[in-house]
Amino acid sequence: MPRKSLHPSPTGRPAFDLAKFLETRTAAVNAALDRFLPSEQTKPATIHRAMRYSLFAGGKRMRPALVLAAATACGGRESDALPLACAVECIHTYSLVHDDLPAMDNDDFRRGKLTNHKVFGEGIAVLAGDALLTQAFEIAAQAKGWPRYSHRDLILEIAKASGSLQLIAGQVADLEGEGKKTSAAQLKYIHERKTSALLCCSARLGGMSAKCSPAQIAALTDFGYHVGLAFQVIDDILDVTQTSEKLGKTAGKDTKAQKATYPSIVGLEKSRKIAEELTARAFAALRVFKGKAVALEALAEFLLKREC
Ligand code: GRG
Repeated sequence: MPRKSLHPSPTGRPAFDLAKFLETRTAAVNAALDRFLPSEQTKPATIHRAMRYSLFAGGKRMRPALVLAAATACGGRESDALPLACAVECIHTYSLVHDDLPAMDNDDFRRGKLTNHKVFGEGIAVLAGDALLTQAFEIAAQAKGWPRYSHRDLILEIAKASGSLQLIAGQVADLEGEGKKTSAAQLKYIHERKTSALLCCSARLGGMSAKCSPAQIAALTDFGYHVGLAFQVIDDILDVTQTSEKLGKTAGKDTKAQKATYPSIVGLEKSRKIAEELTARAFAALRVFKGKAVALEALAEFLLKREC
């Protein structure tokens, strides 16, 4: 459950209740995911149980929240954005299931529970990740398309963010960089792809669902990119400052795996400063919305201050 946060908008508008926003939107996304996914009883039951196990394990639902908040900022309806919010959560969960496999990060805990392969075995975990990835496109195909943003545009958006030039590229660079000296520039390359690409895609999809203008999509791209980079810097900081219990996953893994992180390259204090600067850049990108992006502002602030 997110901390109670009454976000005072810098525009002087009434405070935005982010805790309430996250609570209600998480419930809406969970209900929609439950409708979109085959039930646990649907044959073959094992795969549907495995998909649902990780999907409903209690993630923060930050990417769906970004989709919905971006839609509102552009004057759209959250109901039009909801399938896209579910699609990005399926992509995100697939990446976590595969990332936790013994062949990758080899983790036992995720979202406060045993990882997928620990419960269902490696074979089913691989397939559950594959099925969640495919499920994302099936769900996105059920979103509304518009003349300005057709289904082709929506599908391309998701495919590009999660493909071999973005999400997968980041993971490849991350894997290949383990134990090697990594420069700040290389680390930024990894963060842009491994983390920022899907967060940026989430903000853009929300805008696309709302038939946003070229100026708005450019602003959402700028916002999502910087929020995404800040998100990963904070993630790196939390890995060394928080406990496994608080994070719901094994803390200190980056140091153990000799992974390059911002704290390991520039130290904790400078890392915090970088995250703040990136968040300020994200805030600046929202000026075009003239005070209508309060939920996006509150989310950016929340992501900077989060403790898990
Ligand atoms: C395609 C296998 C594969 C991996 C792609 C996304 C990814 C790369 C690996 C997953 C692990 C990781 C450190 C990703 C970076 C993004 C990140 C910090 C994910 C965790 O996101 P949260 O904190 O997780 O939003 P919850 O569980 O709250 O949804």
